[in-house]
Amino acid sequence: MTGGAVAAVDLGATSGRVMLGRVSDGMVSLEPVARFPNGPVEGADGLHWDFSALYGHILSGLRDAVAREPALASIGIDSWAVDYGLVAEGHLVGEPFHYRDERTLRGAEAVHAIVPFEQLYRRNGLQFLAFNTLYQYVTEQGLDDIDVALLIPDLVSFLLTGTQGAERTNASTTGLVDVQTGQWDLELARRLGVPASVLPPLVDPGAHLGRLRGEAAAAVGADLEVIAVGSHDTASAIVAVPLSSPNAAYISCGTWGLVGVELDTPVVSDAAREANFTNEGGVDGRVRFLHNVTGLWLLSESVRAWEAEDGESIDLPSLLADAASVGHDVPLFDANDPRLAAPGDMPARIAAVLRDAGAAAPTSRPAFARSIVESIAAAFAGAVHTAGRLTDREIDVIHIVGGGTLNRLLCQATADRSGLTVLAGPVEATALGNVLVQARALGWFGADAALETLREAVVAAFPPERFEPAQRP
Ligand code: LRH
Repeated sequence: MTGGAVAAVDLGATSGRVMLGRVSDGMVSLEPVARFPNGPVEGADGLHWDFSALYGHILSGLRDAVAREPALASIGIDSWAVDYGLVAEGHLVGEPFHYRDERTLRGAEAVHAIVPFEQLYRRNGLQFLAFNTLYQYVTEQGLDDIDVALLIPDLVSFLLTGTQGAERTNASTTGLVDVQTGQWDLELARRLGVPASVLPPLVDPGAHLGRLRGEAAAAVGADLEVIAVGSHDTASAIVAVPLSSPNAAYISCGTWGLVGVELDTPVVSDAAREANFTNEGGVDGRVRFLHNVTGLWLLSESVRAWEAEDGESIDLPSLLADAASVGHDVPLFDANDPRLAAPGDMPARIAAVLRDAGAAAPTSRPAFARSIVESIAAAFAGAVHTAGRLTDREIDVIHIVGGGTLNRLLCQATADRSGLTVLAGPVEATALGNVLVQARALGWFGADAALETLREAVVAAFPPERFEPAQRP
């Protein structure tokens, strides 16, 4: 057999989706099946995810997928990184915390008091992000009382199949995986008081996890197989970047902009640590050497605040069209300013950041939107050049994938500010990477097909759009 259909469950921080992926003779196509909202929920003890609602959406989305394609071969799950659920006696204990909850700041202080960041970086290769899982674990009260902690996609797979594991690409974002060996760093876990028993066996993308168990099979209407994919959404997205040059950089752009290059071995130099670049695990043992830039979060939170003010919804494409006619000469701010990380009145916060830097905030919404887009693009361009410097590469093209490719103003601004050609697309890179890794595990590309073969299928089905840098004075 050279093909068939699979379902990709792709959970983002602001929305989730179930997609059907079809593969036939090396060609791939995608069909959206279900889309549902996601976001932080304020609880008595902080920000959480409504995981129960998400799981309900996943089951009903899969049911719809089976109704459309009864011959579905398998399911793959990916989601945002770092967050987890605690499981005791086979059940989820409470709703998982959201990574934007403030407790992480306490956690970071506690961890660095035991293992200074410099040492930590040499062991786990991760950039400092206060929400990395290890900082969250040390704030947990009852780790000794639970059976296992499962990252979000692993938790979904567990509920579906009963199999407990930690898929490697996402496990790499916990901070507890040794960047050189790819194994759990049990000595580090012990020093931080994280019991080894809560860390399940590591699982490779492409592994067959098992079939849907009774209740899940009944809810979905079929007894399907679940296959591990690059369960960190960014890892799946990078699978589907149609890298067009050995010196290409990529930006996986959604809520976050993950800006970097693909490597074979990690870089944990002092310069990489100082630039806060991360070495996350990619599919097939590749290294995602990248930096987190705050992405469309700044725009979506601003729109949310303006909608609350107006009491009606705002049409983003027309706001961006108005922003395009404002011109690029708007005040810039640091997109990664920590004051912009938590949910809230984003326009007021950005205005405060600008004010503190001695700049006046734009007065119209289109100018404000333009200021956000240009600030994100400036941060993207800076991170691309830093990635090149740290890896000794002359970056010659930037691929942007994900929802951000729909924002043409941002693609053009990134080209202009970096001085490099931007190749934009595919928009659904994450779901596509999820589908392709399942398809390969099912033998539809040949079990040994390299990522490059999968990427040829991407470029054939979704030729990227080109943005050339404009000559600015
Ligand atoms: C993007 C993402 C990113 C992580 C963040 C928590 O969705 O997975 O790679 O840093 O969410």
